[in-house]
Amino acid sequence: MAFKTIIVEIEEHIALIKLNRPDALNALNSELLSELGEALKDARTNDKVRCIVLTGSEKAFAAGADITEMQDLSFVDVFGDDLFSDFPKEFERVRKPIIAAVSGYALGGGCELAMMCDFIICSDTAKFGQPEINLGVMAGLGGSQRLTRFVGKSKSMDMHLTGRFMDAEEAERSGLVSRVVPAKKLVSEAMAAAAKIAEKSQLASMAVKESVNRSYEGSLSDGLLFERRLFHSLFATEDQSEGMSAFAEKREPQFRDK
Ligand code: CO8
Repeated sequence: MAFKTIIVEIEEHIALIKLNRPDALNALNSELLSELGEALKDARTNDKVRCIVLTGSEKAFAAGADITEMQDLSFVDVFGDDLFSDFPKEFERVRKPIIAAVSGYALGGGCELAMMCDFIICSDTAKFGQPEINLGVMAGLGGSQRLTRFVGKSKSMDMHLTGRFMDAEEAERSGLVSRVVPAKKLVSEAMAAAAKIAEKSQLASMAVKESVNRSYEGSLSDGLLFERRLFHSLFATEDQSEGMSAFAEKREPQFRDK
């Protein structure tokens, strides 16, 4: 399917989705969110795809929700339509790992979009921020919840209340991103990480994704039990037997998603 605001390429087992509104620094307007939702659905239902990489341009992953589209909306409009409630549902349906590859600005809804992915690899030029306070509003796509879980209350409050940006070095130090790479290598490094994930048992990677995400939602004791039961259930798969046999036999495993 041809999209106007994003570009989708399937390479081997990876869907590479690139946000593509260069004139607006990839600001997330309703057309882009709808197309991104479609692309995620395609990737979710395409058996060939085992991992997804979401990226933007070198200058901007995304500079936030499209301000021009929101500026004339009233409370009645946004509350009545439950603005930004549909898109996260499409994201939540994806059980395959999603890597955010962030270069340049990841602000407001752009930072929140990156945090909705399973992990973030960023370039040394990345700048993260929740500057909605400068517009008289606040985060609306999970920023106050997810950023706080990533970097802790103090830094999250600082970011949301002052609207300042965090550079790549601070983002890595604070646990917001998993690695920082040179800007020119960002997409290739993210694709390499995705290829590594694509080699694993998809059953095991889906279980990992569910279990790590669970650690954000419930209590520690609930999360530990949930994790242990998922761990136990993987012993019902052939891939577990293959993986452990291969280790014992000192050879590479041949996973079959069974
Ligand atoms: N919305 C619409 N257009 C934008 C946005 C945006 N968020 N960000 C940049 N643009 C446009 C600019 O208007 C400009 O367009 P034009 O050339 O037609 O004037 C073009 O992109 C280039 O931008 P600048 O000239 O400003 O580029 P600079 O390099 O000087 O500055 C900045 C880059 C610092 C990123 C600056 O553009 C900026 O501050 N942008 C706004 C950042 C912001 O406030 N983001 C938060 C938006 S609110 C939000 O995200 C709420 C989230 C709620 C849920 C979201 C669900 C999706």
